[in-house]
Amino acid sequence: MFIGTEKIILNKMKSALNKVLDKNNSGKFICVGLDTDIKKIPPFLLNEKSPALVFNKMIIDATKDYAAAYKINFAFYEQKGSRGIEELEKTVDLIPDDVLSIADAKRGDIGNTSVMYAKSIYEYFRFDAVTLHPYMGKDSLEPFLSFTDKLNFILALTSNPGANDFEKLMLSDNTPLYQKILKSVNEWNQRKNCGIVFGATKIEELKTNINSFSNLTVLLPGVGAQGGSLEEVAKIFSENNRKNYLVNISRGIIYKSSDKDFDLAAQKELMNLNGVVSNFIVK
Ligand code: OMP
Repeated sequence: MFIGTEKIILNKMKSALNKVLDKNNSGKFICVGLDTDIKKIPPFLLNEKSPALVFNKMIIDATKDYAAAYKINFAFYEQKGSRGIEELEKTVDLIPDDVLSIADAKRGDIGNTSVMYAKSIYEYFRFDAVTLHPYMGKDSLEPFLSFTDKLNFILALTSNPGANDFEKLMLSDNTPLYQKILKSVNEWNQRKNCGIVFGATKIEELKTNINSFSNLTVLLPGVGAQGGSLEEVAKIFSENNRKNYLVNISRGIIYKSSDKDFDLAAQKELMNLNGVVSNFIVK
């Protein structure tokens, strides 16, 4: 039995992977995407000094007991300059310690630059996880991989139509590039701190490849606004006896309503989504 402060310290010390597994084991698989766009938030918030921050706080307060993770997409904050960065920073602090925080920043650069990016994401902003692109190879990701208690989600097959441009290109051994990435990420996972991003819109590829990334936590964006189906994703993971995954939904949760009770509408939607997944959960 733990008293309050001991519980908080234990949650702070928990590895990112354990945070995901604990949520998955309690039936939570949905990652709430905080893609906060001033043009889409309820108009009554626009009188606030920092409308996006008030919006995020209300969404987090209403959803934190039902969410498996939160993903903050940097683009929505960076486009506002220093004000946006301040909102981003304050939003990370609002995420409870036992819920995974993902920096959706899609980093990856030459080694010494990547060191600085990793310091920014993991030491300054104190995120639990990040999205990375593998295009520049292992040395570009190593500074992130050296943080052993974090989770590095590496793009494998993305949800957008442009996934065909490069990710599905056939290599000389007749396998698509994204399968080569899956193989490499498995090899890079020696410290158990890698995951992959796999588009929820790519159901056929998910079916045929799921057994090639059994030990990697999977982040699946693309449900809702991009046309992916939560049922289909949850069914495939269930049929393969798998639990280690997160389905990201941004617009489909946070903009469910633009009325005063938009936070409760987001909460209700998240509970509905949890209900959908619960029909497929592996016991
Ligand atoms: P919604 O379509 O509104 O649910 O948002 C999807 C979120 O996931 C956005 O923040 C995207 O940038 C992100 N995303 C994709 O949509 N597709 C991908 O293949 C990868 C990502 C990502 O890395 O999170």
